[in-house]
Amino acid sequence: MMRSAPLLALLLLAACTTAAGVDTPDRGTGRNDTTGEADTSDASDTVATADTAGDNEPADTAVSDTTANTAVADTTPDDTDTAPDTLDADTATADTTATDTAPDTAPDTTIDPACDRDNDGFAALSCGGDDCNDNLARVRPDGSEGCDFTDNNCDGANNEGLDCTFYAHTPSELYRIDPFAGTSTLVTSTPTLWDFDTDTDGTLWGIGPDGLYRFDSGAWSTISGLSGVTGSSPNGFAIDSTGRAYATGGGQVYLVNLDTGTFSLIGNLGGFTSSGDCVVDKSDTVYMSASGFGEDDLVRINGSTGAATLIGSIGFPSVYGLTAAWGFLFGLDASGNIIEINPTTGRGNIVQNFSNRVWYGAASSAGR
Ligand SMILES: [Ca+2]
Ligand SMILES: [Ca+2]
Ligand SMILES: [Ca+2]
Ligand SMILES: [Ca+2]
Repeated sequence: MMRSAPLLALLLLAACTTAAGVDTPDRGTGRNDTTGEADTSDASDTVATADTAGDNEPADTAVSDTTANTAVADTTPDDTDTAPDTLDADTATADTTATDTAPDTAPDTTIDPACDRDNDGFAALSCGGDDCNDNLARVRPDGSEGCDFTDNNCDGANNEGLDCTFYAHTPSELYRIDPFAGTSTLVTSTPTLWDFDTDTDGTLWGIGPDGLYRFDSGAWSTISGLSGVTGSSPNGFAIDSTGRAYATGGGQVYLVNLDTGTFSLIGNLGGFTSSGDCVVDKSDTVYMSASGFGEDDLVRINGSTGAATLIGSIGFPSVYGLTAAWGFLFGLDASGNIIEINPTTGRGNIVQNFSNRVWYGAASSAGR
């Protein structure tokens, strides 16, 4: 039997619609696609095909969305979020920001900023990392060990392999002191000295009531008397990076010629009195401990005029020795204390104590 013309046209139109791939709802409500073409709106496929629009329905279970879900958790962790969401834990790719509430099972390739506060590329111990100080960028597993109070390379030991000692003396004995470890080694005895310091080649020079001394090859030799001293016998002595030697005594500061042993007056200290030592730091600034009321003061001396300026109270009396060592300023007192002094405020802090030791003088380290 022949079909009618209108029925034939309707069947042809249905065939053309299917071939064009528009599936919403192209074959009637409740009928699923079987060929897996892409949705252009929000209907569910039974065959997995990526959505082209970032919808929030947990529809595709095997293929990632091409647009990140921003409001609803993925049911399967995907690795294609451009902005990580807070609800899924990526298992294969690191998040770019630290917003996971569930931890990644694979290590992140970048460290969460909260775990690397000093931004040195190593995570804090509290985050499972190996940065033993996450507040100091110079302290890190690949850091360089230096003479200080810190394990700079996080290997569990401090100042390993380094000689972090300077010379210090009592009324009769010469020691090497490690201010960080709190250890001392007796070197030899001394003549009567008020103070000493090392010159640019490491030689130790001292001054006492009888004059200038030199310590060489394990023995002390007398260089001269106190020629040129006009007032009190100097009790402070320091040599700067150019070999210029200073001595302080009473209210005066002198230049000392190490070749001839003669002292020449630079000037008066402007009312300050030398307590027992002067010192020159890495930048050739001259400091002195001055006798105060009960506690000594730290003062700065103008090396050309001798004029002294108060910095502040050290907080301890009888600071007879000063040393500039590895960037620190240490004071040594008559009670056996090693005191770290803040050169900006003058304030001191006890870092070590050698009981029953009376420190008279200290010499700066080669590196200062
Ligand atoms: Ca760090
Ligand atoms: Ca660090
Ligand atoms: Ca170390
Ligand atoms: Ca160290």
